Amino acid sequence: MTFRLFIVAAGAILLVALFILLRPVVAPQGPAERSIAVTVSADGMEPKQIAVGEGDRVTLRLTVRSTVRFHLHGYDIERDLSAGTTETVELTATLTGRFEIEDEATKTVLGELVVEPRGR
Ligand SMILES: [Cu+2]
Repeated sequence: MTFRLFIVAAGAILLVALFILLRPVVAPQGPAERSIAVTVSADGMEPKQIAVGEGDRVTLRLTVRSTVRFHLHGYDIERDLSAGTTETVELTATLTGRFEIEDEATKTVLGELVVEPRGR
């Protein structure tokens, strides 16, 4: 009788532990403040891809290694960046999709901004 109870209790504890360990990681609900460090050079950005969620308020903290004419397509943000400076670009990610970031002066693709839609 006691042993049977022990087995049931152990089984219940095991199930709870598995539930906690295996539950999916749920993305945070509403939009968030995102501050992302990006290094910009003439041949590309590091990281190459910036991924955020729809509605996020995004601050890109740019370390500029080469002089480029930064152009974020879709959001149509254009900024002349000088080598050796740091700049910030702020946006609210209202448009979802993939948006090229280009050196408008040379038409080189430096990277991309990916805005994932939020469930609604
Ligand atoms: Cu462009």
